[in-house]
Amino acid sequence: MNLNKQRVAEENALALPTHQDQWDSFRSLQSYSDTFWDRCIQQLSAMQIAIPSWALGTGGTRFGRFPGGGEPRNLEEKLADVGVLHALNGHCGAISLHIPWDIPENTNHIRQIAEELGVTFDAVNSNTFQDQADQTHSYKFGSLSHTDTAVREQAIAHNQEVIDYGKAIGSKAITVWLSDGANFPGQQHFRRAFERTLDSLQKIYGHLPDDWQMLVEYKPYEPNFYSTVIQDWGSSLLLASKLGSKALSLVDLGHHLPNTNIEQVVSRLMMEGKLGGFHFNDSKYGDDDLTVGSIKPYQLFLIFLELLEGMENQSLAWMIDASHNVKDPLEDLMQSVEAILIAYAQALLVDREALYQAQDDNDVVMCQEIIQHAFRTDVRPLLAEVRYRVGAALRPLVLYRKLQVRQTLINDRGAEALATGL
Ligand code: PSV
Ligand code: MN
Repeated sequence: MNLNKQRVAEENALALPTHQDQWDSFRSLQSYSDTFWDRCIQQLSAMQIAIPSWALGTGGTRFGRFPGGGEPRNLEEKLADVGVLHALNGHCGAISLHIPWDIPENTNHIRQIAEELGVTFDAVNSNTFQDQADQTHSYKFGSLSHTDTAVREQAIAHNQEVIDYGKAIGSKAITVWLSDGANFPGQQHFRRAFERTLDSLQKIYGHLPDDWQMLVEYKPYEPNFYSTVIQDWGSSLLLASKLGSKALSLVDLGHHLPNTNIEQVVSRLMMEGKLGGFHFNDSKYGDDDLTVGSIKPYQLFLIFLELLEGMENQSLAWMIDASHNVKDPLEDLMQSVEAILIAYAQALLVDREALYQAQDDNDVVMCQEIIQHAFRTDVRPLLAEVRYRVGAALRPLVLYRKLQVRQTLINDRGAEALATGL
């Protein structure tokens, strides 16, 4: 489905008077200058969040899957879905591919489709957590950390191949997430497993083009439930530091044990110049992959507050890594993107000079007042204004439903159409 600008503009014309009132009254309640708002709008418009190619279908749990129909059946259709999102909200101008779930076979054709939709290729992801049909060695007991050299070599070759696919489509980074680890105490020699992983990653790192990055993702458990080789930001940072300047840590919000102070982790990684990217999602208990901002919006805001300490000086890979098992995936992704933009906008509203002063004065009460004043501001008129200025929809979800996008996709692709992924 191709959503044209004309249709978006027609809908915006209907919603414009209400938006204008809301935008005017929003600004009248704030004490910022027009220059501040212009800068804010420019920063927010630049925010592009990659959509993972595997999140466009209905996700499932190990107990089942309840697909809603019309899922994209190939990479071309996945790109088309990202194009719809981008036309609606103006913030989804990138896609992240997971190999081999989404192999870009005809790269020129794929690049051309993406270009027409204004979509670029974000980090490519390797997969050594599943065995593929044509694979010689199994990853049952690990991949890059495996005790057997032949298994490690196979996993290294796969990652190098993923880089080659990425080069062909114009990606600039590979994200490595390892499920390697142990299910039981005593099963794995911690140090040897780590050293083997480092050695494998060095071989993949050696295959990186000069202008590429390697993003090292960490996760404390699952599918290994006793230990993982890259279990936390400490191990990720250690690997990234040993590998070199092109290797950075990647923070997936769902990959922390309950109550971890993720904003502090972000601050530390940024301080070391080693924060490379984010996988956004939300969770109540574990790696729940729920809609961003649906459970802990305050945490998200606090993360952005830390990010503002340095994100302007480095380019970070932003991606949503969620799985939607009851919602329409496109609606869910729109909600996630909106939540990210809300947190970012609220963080931009924080009077940081006043905050630093209050911190230096140990005025604990004022510190809280300053940040919560921003957090409690309803920034949605600002975000609508940002979308309006880039030609996206004032009300993306309303327009999505009005256009009956899901029904159109079901008509085009069928009620049984299934996407690749988890
Ligand atoms: C693992 O849980 C993970 O967060 C990694 O980023 C994977 O590549 C992705 O999810 C797969 O859905
Ligand atoms: Mn992830």
